[in-house]
Amino acid sequence: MSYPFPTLTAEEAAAMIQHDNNVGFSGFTPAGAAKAVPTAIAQKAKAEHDAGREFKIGVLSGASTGDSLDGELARADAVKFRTPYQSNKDMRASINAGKTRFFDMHLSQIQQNVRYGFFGDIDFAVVEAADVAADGKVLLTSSVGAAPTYLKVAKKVIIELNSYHPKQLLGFHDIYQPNDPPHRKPIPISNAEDRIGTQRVWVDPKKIVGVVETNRPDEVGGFTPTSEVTQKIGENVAEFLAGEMLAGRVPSTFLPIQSGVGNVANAVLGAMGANPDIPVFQLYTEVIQDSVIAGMNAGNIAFASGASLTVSPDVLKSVYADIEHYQGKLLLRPQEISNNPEVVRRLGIISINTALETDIFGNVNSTHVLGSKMMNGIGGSGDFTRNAYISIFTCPSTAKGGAISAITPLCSHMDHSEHSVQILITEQGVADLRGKSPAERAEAIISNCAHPDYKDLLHKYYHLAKSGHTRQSLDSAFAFHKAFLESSDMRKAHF
Ligand code: 0RQ
Repeated sequence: MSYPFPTLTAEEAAAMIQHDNNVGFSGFTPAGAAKAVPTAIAQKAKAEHDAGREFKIGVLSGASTGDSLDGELARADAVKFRTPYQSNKDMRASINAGKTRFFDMHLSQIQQNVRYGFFGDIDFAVVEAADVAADGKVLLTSSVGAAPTYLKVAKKVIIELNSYHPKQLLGFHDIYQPNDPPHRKPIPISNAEDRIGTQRVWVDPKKIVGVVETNRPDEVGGFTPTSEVTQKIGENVAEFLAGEMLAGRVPSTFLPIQSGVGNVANAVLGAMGANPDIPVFQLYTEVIQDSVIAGMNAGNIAFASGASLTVSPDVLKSVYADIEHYQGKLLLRPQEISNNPEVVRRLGIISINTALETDIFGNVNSTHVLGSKMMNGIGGSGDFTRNAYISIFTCPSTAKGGAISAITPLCSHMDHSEHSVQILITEQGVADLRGKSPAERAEAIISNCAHPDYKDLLHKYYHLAKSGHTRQSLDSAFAFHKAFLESSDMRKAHF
């Protein structure tokens, strides 16, 4: 033991956390997420419930986390509110059942909103670390996320010291915390690789009430292998971007890429790396996924800045086995910097995110299935889309074996409006919406992106309304969604 703080079991740490406390956990995706303490809190919650007492806490994190945090706490019915993002099936069920209040937020905003006091006091920070020193310097692990803010504002701090993560991670983090208005200064990043902060986070050592020692890998699931559809989407993105470069709209040195999470995003980065017309590029993104490491190893990606290193267990092992090689190539930042609108606009980022559904005018729904059921959350997609040099949305043209069209007359929920969405890409093709009126956008999206099974229906819908800048038929705008609810097939839509 080389730290002067009490060593605790996870159960001893959980015993300190009381009903109604707000807890800020480390973790941006399962990378760097607290693991042992949240599971012990869930056990405590079950025991309290069995004894007839209430026990629910407010759960704040960077983004989604692993099953031992979101899954365990949701299954124990121990979460009064959750913010800013989640992707766990049991947490999703708890939110959609109305048991957990969920505040779905732009990820760049959580840190400042916590500092501004919008969620009330933060009673505890539970933060995973690779090292902690007597003077309160904390070396974070595979993510930064919002951990520096939770360490700063929490009344008490519990460190999960996870020896799975090597101390050679020193140098992989860049911790910068902006002042709050009216004292905020410009964020001095003008290149993706600029460093502006410290390597470790400082926390007042008097606040550290204990250290829980663990040795556990991150709970990152693998990706579904690239399918014909996701491969084609990836190729369409790569060809579109190569064309932008040839047309002189993207410089020959290229621009930094932001790429979302999930199967589609993973396939897109793979296809970009494989395209010989796309030069070696950098990422200024939030989640560094497997395909980034593969692209780096293949020499297609020079550098990646993000809020987390969210790679599958084997890939993380390979990075840690050769950690000096990645020093200077991977940089982890707080999410208010990785996703910062000021920086995104300055760097000229090309954003690539995934839609659940879009409409024929270019509005995008990233979060709600059939307008009501929360999927994951908006994540960082809005931070980047609204401020990008070129904003791209991708998705397969259909879901659920063709019974759902991703292109609908009107989105059943809207996260990104037609004013922010510039390019839409499916496996069918590319709709370039820049400089187009609603009529021209509808034509491009239906002709280029919709699945052939739905083109006639979408054209028919568009011609129902006889006039208007955006021709919308309010009687039939949700005919696709109604058809799915009635007969499990949007192809049966009628107007
Ligand atoms: O479900 O596997 O049960 O069939 O949605 O769809 O095609 O595997 O796509 O893994 O890339 O996820 C938008 C959810 C896409 C994700 C979303 C069903 C489909 C499947 C997943 P099944 P795919 P992906 C960075 C930026 C919002 C946040 C964001 C996401 C499942 O990318 O959460 O971009 N994005 N953040 O069948 C009903 C539809 C559907 C549908 C797909 N229209 N209706 N179900 N599905 N379209 C991340 C962070 O900020 C941390």
